[in-house]
Amino acid sequence: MTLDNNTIQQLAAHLENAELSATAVTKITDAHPQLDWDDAYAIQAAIRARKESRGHRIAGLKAGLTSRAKMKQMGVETPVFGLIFDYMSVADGGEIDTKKLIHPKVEAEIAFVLKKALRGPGCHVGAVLAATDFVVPAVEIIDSRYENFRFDLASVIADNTSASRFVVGGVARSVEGLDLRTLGLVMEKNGEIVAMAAGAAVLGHPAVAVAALANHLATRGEEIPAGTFIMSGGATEAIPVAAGDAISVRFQDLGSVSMRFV
Ligand code: 0L1
Ligand code: MG
Repeated sequence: MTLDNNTIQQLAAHLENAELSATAVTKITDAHPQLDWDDAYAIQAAIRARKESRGHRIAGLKAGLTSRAKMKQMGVETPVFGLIFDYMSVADGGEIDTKKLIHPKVEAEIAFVLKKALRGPGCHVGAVLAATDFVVPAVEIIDSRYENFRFDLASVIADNTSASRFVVGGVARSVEGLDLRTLGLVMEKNGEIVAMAAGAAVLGHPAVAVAALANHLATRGEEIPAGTFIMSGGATEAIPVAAGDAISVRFQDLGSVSMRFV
C-alpha cells in the first residue's frame, strides 16, 4: 500500500460522487501515480462501506476484463474483481434511465449462484462446478466514471470495476449437462446483431473467472460465501448504448435477457 487512510477515504468519496452524480472524472492515478492494487482494492472497500452506511447491500460479486475481446478493447491483460449492489439490479425487460449514467456499455455474461462456499488458493473449474447451484444469463451495464473510459487497472479497480447496473433473465439451469464453453450467445441492439460469443471466450471457461475470484479473495483471507451471485465477465467486447436503444441477448440453453435505455 502506498496511500494513507485519509487519502483512501477521499478517493472513495470522489469516485462514488462521480457515480452518483453521473459526472466523468480523470483517472485517479494522474494525481496518485504510485497508487497500487492494494490501494485500489482498499478504495473499492471504502466505497462499499459508504454504500452500506446508507443502507445498501451487496447483491453479488463480479469478475471483469475476463475475455480476450474485452482485454483487447481496453488494452489490459489481467482480470479485475468488483462488487454489485442491490440498487444496481434492473428487472428483465425493464428500463434503464441513461440520465443517471455517464456513458453506459453492455456486456453479455454467464452468472453463477453458489450452493457451497468457495475458498482459494488452488480453486479450479472442477471446484466451481461442484459448488454451483445454478447458472443464469445476465447483462452487465458498465459505466466507467473515467472520461472516455480512459484508465489503467489500478484506477478501474478503485472505481469498483465500472459496476453500474445488471439484468438477470432467462432460466436458471443446473450446470449438469451444460457445456459452458460451447454455450453460444447473440446480442442484438435495436434488432441488429452487434456481438456473438461462446462461453469459452471467458478465460477458456466462465468457471475459471469464478475460480480466479476465489483465489483473489483468498489472498485477503476471504472466501465466496454459499448463495453468492457472481457475474463471470463479458464474453464479448462491451457495446455502447444510449437513450432509445433496446438490447436483447439470446443465450443457448438459458433463454434471453433484454432491457431498454430511456
Ligand atoms: O465488467 C467489466 O469487464 C468491466 C471492467 C472494467 C473495465 C471497463 O469499464 O470496461
Ligand atoms: Mg462485466
